[in-house]
Amino acid sequence: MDQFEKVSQCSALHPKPAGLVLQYGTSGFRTNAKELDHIMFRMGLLAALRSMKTESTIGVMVTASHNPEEDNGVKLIDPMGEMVTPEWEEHATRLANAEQEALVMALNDIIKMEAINLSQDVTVFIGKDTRPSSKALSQAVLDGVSSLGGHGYDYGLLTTPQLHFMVCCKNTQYRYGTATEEGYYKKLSQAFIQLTKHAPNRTDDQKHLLVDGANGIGALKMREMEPFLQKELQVSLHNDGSHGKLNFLCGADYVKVQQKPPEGIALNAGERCCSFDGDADRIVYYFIDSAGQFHLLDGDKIATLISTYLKQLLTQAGLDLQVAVVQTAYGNGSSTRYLEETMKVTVRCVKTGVKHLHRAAQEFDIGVYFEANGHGTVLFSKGAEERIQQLTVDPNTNDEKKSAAVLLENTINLINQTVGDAISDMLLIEAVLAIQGLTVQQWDAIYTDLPNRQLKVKVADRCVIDTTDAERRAVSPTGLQDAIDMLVKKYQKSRAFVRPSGTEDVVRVYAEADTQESADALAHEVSIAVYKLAGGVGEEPKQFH
Ligand code: NG1
Ligand code: ZN
Repeated sequence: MDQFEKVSQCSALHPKPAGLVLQYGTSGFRTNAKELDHIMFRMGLLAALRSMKTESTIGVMVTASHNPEEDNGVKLIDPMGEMVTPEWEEHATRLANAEQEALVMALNDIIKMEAINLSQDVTVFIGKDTRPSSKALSQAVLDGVSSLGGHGYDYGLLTTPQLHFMVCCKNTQYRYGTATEEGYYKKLSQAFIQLTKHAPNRTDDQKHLLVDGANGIGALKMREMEPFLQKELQVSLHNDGSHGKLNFLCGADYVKVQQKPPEGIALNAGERCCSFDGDADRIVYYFIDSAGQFHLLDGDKIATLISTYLKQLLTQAGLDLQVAVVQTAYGNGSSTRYLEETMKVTVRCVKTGVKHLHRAAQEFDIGVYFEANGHGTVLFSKGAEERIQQLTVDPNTNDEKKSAAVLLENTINLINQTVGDAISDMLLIEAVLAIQGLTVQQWDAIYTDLPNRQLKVKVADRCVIDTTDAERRAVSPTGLQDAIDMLVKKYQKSRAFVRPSGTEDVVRVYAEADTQESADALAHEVSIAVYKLAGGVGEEPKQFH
């Protein structure tokens, strides 16, 4: 058992603090970087086992997305670029929490449970974001991979969706693209340039976009991509990491939750601007109108824009493929109503977390999924892609249909179907606005968001809250849902729900209503109900100001 001796020796260099317990949450492990060295080593081990089991390349991304700079995290990427399966999330939690002397036993348990053949070759792709802690932590992942005799390939700095893309390219024998950064830039930019040919009269204003890079990896990668775009998109990059702190007063999460522009950008009225998050898998758009009012175009507005565009192209191409939109409980009520009643698209609501949205979207010919926070993409079934492709080469297709099919084909090439991708989504949105001749104001006017508010409440143990109905109702603690129902009744067009966060030690509260004052008041009242009925700690929640 030489291999395990090596694991024992190496793991001693990445010791687990006794008693520390962490969970593989909504998006992998995430906490203060100081607590993560042993987790990274062990995720290297687990990625090696997953690679043996699937006989494929596995990805490991070191990032904590929109969390503050002092945090870090890690997530595993499965062969087709998707999130790892729930069974393996459980293995991850078990391996992460095994005390030092029990590690080899925990490893052996997984090997037996999964009937893993240890002589199988192992390849693991590793990427990291720009956090100061990411370098040492990704080295710990590599140590884990090599201690099981695996081959770890370190891509260095990457956005999360770039790593998902690389893994998918490798495991599809490069049918999805070339597993290099250049391969990624070339595939996306070529598709974008093809699409913009259908909007020949774009003005300089239309080609110009302000980008808030959240002082993170997305800014670096946007700069690298720029030459490939051949001036079809001219980006003014702000919060590019040259001086500001990662995700601090900037980035997609700040803009969405605070409902205001980031620091570090002077916005002129009507100018189109977007913000990435810290690992560039989320994007939100916004602008300031001539009265100085801030308008946010979040994941719901993005899903509406894209699904409307796709539906129009399908009609033009004469293809009867079903388009569905997948949202979470955070989807604005106005967006759901518009999609169902006006657009007549199927809307599915699932639990928070991209893995749930991704799985639901796979059930449709074309599944558009977006979290309200701007994390999302579009999935095309194999059958849908084939029918579109056939139409582009069918000699009996008329010009109008063929042109729509070609647009759909280029659209597919522009989308990163493995996971939400800020850069790919940004290019898609820019192309759709150009092709449809829409300004950001016109896009915003498609429907009006219900005013809403998100708050956090600190409790002793957030697991006391259990939810059902895609997290829209709380089943425990007793009395909490009744209290929420009573509060909701006080307001017009109102809705509220609470759920334990999967990435932070807090309970999240969401409320929407006919006015901002009502949404703020409802969110505050529900926060107090959570504080009182679910074991709040510290000061009683205050109203958002
Ligand atoms: P939690 O902390 O479980 O709410 C947050 C986001 C998710 C998802 C994950 C992963 C909200 C309300 N929640 O999860 O949508 O993006 O982070 O990054 O935005
Ligand atoms: Zn992210």
